[in-house]
Amino acid sequence: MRIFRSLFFTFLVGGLAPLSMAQTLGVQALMDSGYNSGSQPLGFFGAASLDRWLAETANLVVGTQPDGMAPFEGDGMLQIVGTGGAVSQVRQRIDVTALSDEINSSCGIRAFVSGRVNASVAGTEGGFNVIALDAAGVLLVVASGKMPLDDDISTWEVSTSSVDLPADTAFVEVQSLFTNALLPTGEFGYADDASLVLNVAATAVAYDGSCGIINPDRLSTTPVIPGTSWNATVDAQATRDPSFAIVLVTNMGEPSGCIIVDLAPILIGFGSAPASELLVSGNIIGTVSIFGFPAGLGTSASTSSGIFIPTGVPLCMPWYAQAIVFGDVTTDGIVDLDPMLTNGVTGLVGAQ
Ligand SMILES: [Ca+2]
Ligand SMILES: [Ca+2]
Ligand SMILES: [Ca+2]
Repeated sequence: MRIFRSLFFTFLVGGLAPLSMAQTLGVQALMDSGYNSGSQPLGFFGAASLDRWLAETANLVVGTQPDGMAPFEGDGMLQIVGTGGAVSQVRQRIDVTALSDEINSSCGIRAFVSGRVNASVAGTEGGFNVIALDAAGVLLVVASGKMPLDDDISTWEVSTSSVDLPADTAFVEVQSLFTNALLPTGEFGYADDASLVLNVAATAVAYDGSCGIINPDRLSTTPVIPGTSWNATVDAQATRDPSFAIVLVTNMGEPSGCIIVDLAPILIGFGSAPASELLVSGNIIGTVSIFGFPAGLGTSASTSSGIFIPTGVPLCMPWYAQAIVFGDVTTDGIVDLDPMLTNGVTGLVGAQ
């Protein structure tokens, strides 16, 4: 039986000021996100209006429809009318210039979009896209959440999309759209429960060094999000026996130059282990121990128990993690501990 135990994880973050945040971050930003009764009427698709739904061929409908479709939430939903054209879409654009400082910072802002879509026609594609535009309305980037739908009206499929807003993004637009070639004339697609949230995105990306060595024990982690749990996972190299690992979390990445070391004499005072490269530097801001992981089979990963990240950890703070993995590497014929360093994982602390 595997026993996973985390010793401690303490962020020491003195000297790192929190990014100042406008109030609109982390809040659902669309008007009429539920398309319920009392919503604004749908506007003309080509209008320049902000903060309202603009439609090509669609209706706001209340209650269960003659085709049996019922709203996902509240009493209303968006009914998109098939026209036989390329796509049928409904869009809403919001002004995000109040967030220009944050959008143009090195940390940046991500737009997270989600919503529910449904149809009664087999093979229909529908979903929610998100688009970033500059002050002149020129499209900078688009992310598609369009997906194949089933023909079961009792299931509302979840569509999600997100984009990291490029510098100089002034508007964000959410589109709910259906592929009309798959939504024939006279048929309907439906959307409900839309959401647009702008926030600092937490990231976690694995990396290797620049010195030509790929450390064979592998580390992956979840992103660091204050107020939630963080997990580190070690996947040991195939010839390593069961043992334990220590994950180091620091505030800097690969040291300048190449520090390629045999950790056995350094850490346990005798013997030798295959060389591996140090990929973190600076100050250690946390450590996490993972006990009792299985023999490395290339597929047998072991994960730390959830480490709670305090709510006070500043958003956008960079972090770097690298584990030291113990346990005998059997290929040298000597039964001993062969401590080696894993790959690194780096990211920015984010709100979601
Ligand atoms: Ca609704
Ligand atoms: Ca469905
Ligand atoms: Ca050995």
